[in-house]
Parts: sequence; C-alpha cells; structure tokens
Amino acid sequence: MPITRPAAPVALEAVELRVLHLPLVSPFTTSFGTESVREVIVVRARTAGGDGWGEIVTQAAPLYSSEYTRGAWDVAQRWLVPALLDARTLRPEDVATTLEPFVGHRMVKAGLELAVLDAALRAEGRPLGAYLGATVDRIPSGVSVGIQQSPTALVDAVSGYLDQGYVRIKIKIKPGRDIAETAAVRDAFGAIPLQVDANSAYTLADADVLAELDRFDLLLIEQPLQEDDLVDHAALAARLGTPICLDESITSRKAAADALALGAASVINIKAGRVGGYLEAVRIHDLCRDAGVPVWCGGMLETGIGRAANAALAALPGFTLPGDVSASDRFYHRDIVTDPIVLEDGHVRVPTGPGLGVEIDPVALEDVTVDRVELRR
Ligand code: NPG
Repeated sequence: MPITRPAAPVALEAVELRVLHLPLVSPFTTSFGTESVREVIVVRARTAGGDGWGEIVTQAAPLYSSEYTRGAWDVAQRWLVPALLDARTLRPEDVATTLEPFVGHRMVKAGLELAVLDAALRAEGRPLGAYLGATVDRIPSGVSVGIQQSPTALVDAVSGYLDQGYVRIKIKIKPGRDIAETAAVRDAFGAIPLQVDANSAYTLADADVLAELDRFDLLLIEQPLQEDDLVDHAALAARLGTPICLDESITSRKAAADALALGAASVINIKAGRVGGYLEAVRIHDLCRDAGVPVWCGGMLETGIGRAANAALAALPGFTLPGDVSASDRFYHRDIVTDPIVLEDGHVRVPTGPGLGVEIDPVALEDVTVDRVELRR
C-alpha cells in the first residue's frame, strides 16, 4: 500500500550530525573484512515542533558499497543538509525529491529523510509503523552470523543464537568458506530455516560450487555476484535450484523492477539505507508484493534508531521472510536508546510510540560520539 496519509510539514531549523564509534560485542567478519567497532553517523533534525532522529548506515570503508562514513560526513555538510535547510517548510515525502539532483549517496539521503520523518511524526503523535503501513505488532527475528575461524566455531556460534530463540539463521560465506560451513550447520541443526550471504564474493565462473549449495535446501543465497552483474545473476539463477536474493544490486525501486524483469532474483532484501530511504523501501515492498515476490528486511548493524525503524518497516505485509532485525545485544553491549530492541520468543516488537517510538539516551550517545557538527539555516 502506498503511504495513504502524508505527514505534516516541518520547519527545519538545524541539523546536527555525529560520528559514533560503537564497540561490537564480537568482531563481525564478512567476505569483505572484519569490523570490531561500528562507525556510523546519527542525524538530529531540529524543527520548530521538536527533534527527530535518523541514522546514516555507511561503514568506515567503502567495501559493501561505494559509500563510506567520511564521504557521507562531507557530502551531507557540503550539499545535502544545506539543500534541506534551504527549504522553508519541508514535508518528509519531499526530502527525496529535494535531494534528487545529487547523484547517489543513498545512505545519507535515507538518514536525513528518517530524521525529518521522525520529527514530523513525533509532532503529530503518529508511530512510524502505522505511517508506513505496518499490519503486525511484532516480527520474527533472524540473525546474521559472520564468518568464523572454522566450521566447528560456526556451529558453536549458531547454537548460541538458536538457544536465544532466533527463528532464522543466515551465515556469511566466501569462496573456500562455503560448502563445509553450510554442511556443518545443516548437519548440526537439521531443518532450521537457513540462508547464506556471499556479499558479492563470487563470479559466474563459480557456478558449479554455488550449485553444490542446492543440496542444503536453503531459503536463499544472497548476492552471490557483483552489484552490477544483473545479467550474470539471471544466468546463475537458471543454473541453481536455490533461490537468488539480491541485496547490493537493489539500489532503488527501478533496480528491483529491472532485476525481476531479467529473472536475476526471486527474493529481494530491502534495506532503507541502500535504497535512499524508508519511503523508497515501501515502494519496493509494494512492487514485490504486487508481483508475488517475497521480501525481507536487511540489517546494517543499526543502532537503536535504525533498528526501531527497521522493525516498523518489516511489519508491512509483504515481508514474508524473517529479516535481519535482531536484538540490539546481538551487536552492542550498550545502545544509544533507552529502550533497545529485545528478543521475545524469537520476535521483536514493533515500537508503538510516536515517530521511531524510542528515546535517545543522551549520556550513552555522548560517550560514543567522536565528532559532532551542527548546521543551521
Ligand atoms: O543484523 O544488522 C544486522 C547485520 C546483517 O549481515 C548483515 N548485514 O551484507 O547484509 C549484509 C550485512 C552488512 C552489515 C552489510 C553492515 C554492510 C554493513
């Protein structure tokens, strides 16, 4: 369902940006490297009617996408925030069109849009979930497990998450760390809902290895090939029994429509940051729902801000597969919100308070802030 009732406009007075360094509970390894500190930017939109919060989910290095934190920091201050401050009053639905002349930088646009949206919805007393079209009050929670030292270590890690109640396991793979790992998890835990994520680490020349994954009855394989390899993904899809899900390749509703038309994917991972905002995310949801294509909500190691927003998004009816919306303590000992997302019976609750429905913990925020700037009209 498209957004049926737009939010009221806000008078944007200032935008505060902070770079945070949040220590992770354990290092997170993917095919593109290992992180032990999450570097992320939070946005505070200061409006006449109160503050709103957003999160720019770039990583320190441009490894997952071309965006990275210090690039985001620069483009936000130099171009995107001034463009928003120039607008006298701003409807959240107009943020994307205001920023459209600037090519790319979708994660920055998404974080800015979320902050404006949160401010507008808080002022109206409307929860983000209701605004986006949520139809459930809690969502099943999956967990993403990084590459471990060995298949045995992976089985131990997965066992811990299953004990906590996570209803779906995703394991990260890369060439040489794929078949034995997937086999070990299947052997240890039987018919659990299981999927793998390659983060673009393979080429079409690896099709025979990837076809070996078919025997594990996976929910899907996520982003096996490069971001711009739609035609190769379609060729691979014809060779595999395992459904192909695209993540990095899906940068917009248009990209999703193209991927589906080409047969490059039969499942879509929706991440608001990657597609330029929660409103574009809803448009991709709507497209896929109309086409009967299952979607799920991806994660970018969000703080309590983005995690609350993801829970709201994942409560839309087309999200028929469990997403990477795990509890805050999967990644962080201490979150920057007073009421972090927790796991309850394998599910997380969709916040019901106004806007994001979570409150910032000012002391926790200050403790992890390494850089701060405020831009005024
Ligand atoms: O639960 O937030 C989470 C993490 C899920 O694995 C996850 N994210 O490729 O999907 C991914 C990966 C990622 C994390 C990508 C951070 C980029 C940055």
